[in-house]
Amino acid sequence: MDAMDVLEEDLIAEAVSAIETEVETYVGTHKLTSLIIPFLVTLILIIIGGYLMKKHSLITSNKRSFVICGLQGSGKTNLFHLLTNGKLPILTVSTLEPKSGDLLLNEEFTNHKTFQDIEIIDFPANSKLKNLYLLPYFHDKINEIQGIIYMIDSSNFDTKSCHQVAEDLFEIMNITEGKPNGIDFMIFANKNDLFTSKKTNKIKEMLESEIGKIHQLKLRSLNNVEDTDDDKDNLDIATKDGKFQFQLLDGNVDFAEGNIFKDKYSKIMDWLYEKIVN
Ligand SMILES: Nc1nc2c(ncn2[C@@H]2O[C@H](COP(=O)(O)OP(=O)(O)OP(=O)(O)O)[C@@H](O)[C@H]2O)c(=O)[nH]1
Ligand SMILES: [Mg+2]
Repeated sequence: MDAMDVLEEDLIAEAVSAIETEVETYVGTHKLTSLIIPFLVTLILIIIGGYLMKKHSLITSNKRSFVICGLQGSGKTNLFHLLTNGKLPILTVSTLEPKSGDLLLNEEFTNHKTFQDIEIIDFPANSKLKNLYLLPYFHDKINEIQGIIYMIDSSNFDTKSCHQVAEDLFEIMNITEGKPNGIDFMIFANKNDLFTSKKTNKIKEMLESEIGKIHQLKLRSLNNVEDTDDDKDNLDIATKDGKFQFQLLDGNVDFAEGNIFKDKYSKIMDWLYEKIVN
């Protein structure tokens, strides 16, 4: 080994020792930082993961809605106000677009997990607005719908309005019955404070007969033209011996009467709580 080699080795040894000292000092001063950084990264990952999981569960499952629908002037918006803020509105004008709100809960249910995220939606009844809002909603959000409150003005239920309600129900139930197990209905005969009001039994009987007729007409016209998806008749299962019966549908159909003006709508509340729990 000549003098040059010795010098070279000395220089290398010096450089290594200098690097070692530098690294030791760095690790010494950055010990805290080197521990904090992985900890912070883990924490951030946990927070982001938690947020994404929550967001995902909101998108996929939690939301449950109850739809209020029915003919114009049946009392839907008044009911909506009672269910979402506990008070009747001073004045209502005909609804022009859907309005949604959280179900106002009885004190005993306020902190109950099962009763959270329940949405009530009041839809306009006018036929053009129904095509614009209600029917697309049924098609898009069918799995979020927990039940339908169908309002009827029982004080104005003659042959003509019975036919209109029957056509409306026929159209809606055709959609809801397309879903496995259907969707449950509460058909509420409102305005029974007025002396012209009809009893639930009578309304139900008239509706079954009228829906039966509409169903038969539809069947005949279907036999004459080619069946398309839009013309599909899902109410066939509810017809026995030529008679339509609500109780044969996949979804449960409950009838009740009362009037929301005099606080007589407890049947709707009982029904809502029952549907939420089940
Ligand atoms: N007597 C009586 N009148 C009622 C009752 N419920 C609602 N009304 C009246 O019926 C009318 C229509 O009520 P709304 O709640 O606006 O009816 P709606 O179904 O929302 O009407 P649209 O939005 O036009 O489809 C209003 O004048 C209410 O005051 C009731 O239980 N008894
Ligand atoms: Mg309204």
